[in-house]
Amino acid sequence: MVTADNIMSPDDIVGLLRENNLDKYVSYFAEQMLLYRAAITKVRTTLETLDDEFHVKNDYNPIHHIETRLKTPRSIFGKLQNRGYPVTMQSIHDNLTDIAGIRVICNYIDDAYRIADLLIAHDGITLLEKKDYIAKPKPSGYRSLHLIVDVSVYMSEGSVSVPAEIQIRTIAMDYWATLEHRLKYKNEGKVPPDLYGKMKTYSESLADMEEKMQELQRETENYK
Ligand code: 0O2
Repeated sequence: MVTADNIMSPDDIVGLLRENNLDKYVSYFAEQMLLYRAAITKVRTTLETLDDEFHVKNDYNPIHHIETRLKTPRSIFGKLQNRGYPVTMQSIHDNLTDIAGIRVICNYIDDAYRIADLLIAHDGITLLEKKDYIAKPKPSGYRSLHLIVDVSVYMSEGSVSVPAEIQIRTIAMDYWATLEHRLKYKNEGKVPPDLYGKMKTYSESLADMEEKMQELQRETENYK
């Protein structure tokens, strides 16, 4: 079993490859992925419980839905290579914080911040970094709240800290990000400048509309 104390060093990995012991290397990779999967399960369960509690107490669900993904080996090694990091297991551990990815789609902007605050108050989830692209959107117009966290995963030999990336956004933010991603993908990463400008304007229009919807929701709450 792999724990925080016995993660293989780059030299160990090179040794294994030199011995051509691919089986051992593959099974080590599988053990690492198990930890990331466990982190996803823990965060997802925590979020679902919070949403459930909110529903029981307030007759309202702040979370619309949750998506999770484990980065594929191809994508992991591609990212290491693109960024000029060594392609070793140690390097994955040291340089990639988004192998375990959780996306939380909320109804309103207030919900996104509320969910983020509740999640990082959990004693098994430690905030490492927060990027607030809702308050300060990316130049592309991308809006989302990103948290990089350490998730404490309990294994048979003790607890292990596993990094995870949590993207929290509203339905409107997700709608925009999904379409923009597809446009980029279809154009092999190079979006024509006029399209880029339009997408940015549409992001601003969606943000305006969301503010209005949020205001309406607050008024409804007060009315109740
Ligand atoms: P994938 O396949 O979606 O996971 P880093 O933290 O170093 O990995 P960066 O860009 O500094 O990379 O982090 P950031 O800004 O927090 O972005 C991480 C993820 O947010 C990206 O993952 C995208 O999923 C999403 N994202 C960021 N900017 C945009 C954008 O302009 N449009 C859309 N549609 N999504 C965006 P990856 O690693 O790019 O890939």
